[in-house]
Amino acid sequence: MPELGIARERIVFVSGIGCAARFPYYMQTYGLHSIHGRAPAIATGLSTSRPDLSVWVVTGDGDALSIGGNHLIHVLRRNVNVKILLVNTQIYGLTKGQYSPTSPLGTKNKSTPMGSLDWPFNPVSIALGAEATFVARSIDTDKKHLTEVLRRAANHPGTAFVEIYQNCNVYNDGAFDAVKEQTENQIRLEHGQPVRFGAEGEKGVVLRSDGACELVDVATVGEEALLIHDEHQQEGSLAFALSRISHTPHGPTPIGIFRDVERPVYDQLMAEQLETAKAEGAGELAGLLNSGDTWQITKG
Ligand SMILES: Cc1ncc(C[n+]2csc(CCOP(=O)(O)OP(=O)(O)O)c2C)c(N)n1
Ligand code: SF4
Repeated sequence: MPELGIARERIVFVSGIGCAARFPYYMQTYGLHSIHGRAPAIATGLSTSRPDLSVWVVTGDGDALSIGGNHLIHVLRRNVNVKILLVNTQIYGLTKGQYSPTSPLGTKNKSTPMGSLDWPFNPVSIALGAEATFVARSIDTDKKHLTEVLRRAANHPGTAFVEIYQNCNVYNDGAFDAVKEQTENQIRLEHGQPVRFGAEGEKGVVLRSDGACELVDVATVGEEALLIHDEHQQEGSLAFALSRISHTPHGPTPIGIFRDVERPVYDQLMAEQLETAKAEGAGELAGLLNSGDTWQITKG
């Protein structure tokens, strides 16, 4: 955070409820440990009323995608100037290990002893579907990658959404090991570069005619056939196709910045509208209430 050049008294972390939501206590900034699932709404109010602040939301997979699912998609589509860190453990940690909306199908624990029946959400796909303007994924233990992604998120005008694969060593240990430990499974997205992965970069990604991504051997298809990553593609279809490669991260999985595009920022639009309203002068409530079709009810 100090490298961003923003004074700490100008930074606010807003969280909901959960282990992830305790994050503000560990920061030497302002913070608000708020209401379960409602951090995006509170952060929206703060960001729009205090444009001088850098407003961040810290949330978990339960907080953001169960109780807070509706708040999340609306802050994303509005493009409010907040930065959202979704700390994904694929489990409810604070309440001692129930399955969450990102737990893989069949997850067995105390809440689902016979295996969960719910198809999991893919947070990056959700954010892209809600038309977020900045969408990225990183890994808790990869300090260099995470720092770079967070720097880009901080500088993005509008909502930046970052999913962080986070190990919960108490209730879901090793959930992301297939990607974290087996680095050959990390498909590192780099703008303008062919999408390739593997220990020697011998594997790659091509875009099929049906719009889906397919994993291939580079030697078989040739480098020129590989998909070139374009994080600025307005439509977001390439980013979405990439997000579908790994529904739950048990094999090759893209990490990095999926999408980074510009769109009007909600805070600015609201400020302009308020200025216009003020320029029109003070309104008159009684006149407004009695305008249009009004009736007086009299005793029959
Ligand atoms: C209104 C309400 N409903 C349910 C709870 C119980 N509860 C507390 S935290 C939590 C889920 C947290 O999961 P997640 O966001 O993944 O956070 P983690 O603890 O894993 O970081 C739930 C259901 C609550 N505190 N308040
Ligand atoms: S290890 Fe799990 S239970 Fe412990 S603080 Fe982290 S998320 Fe919560």
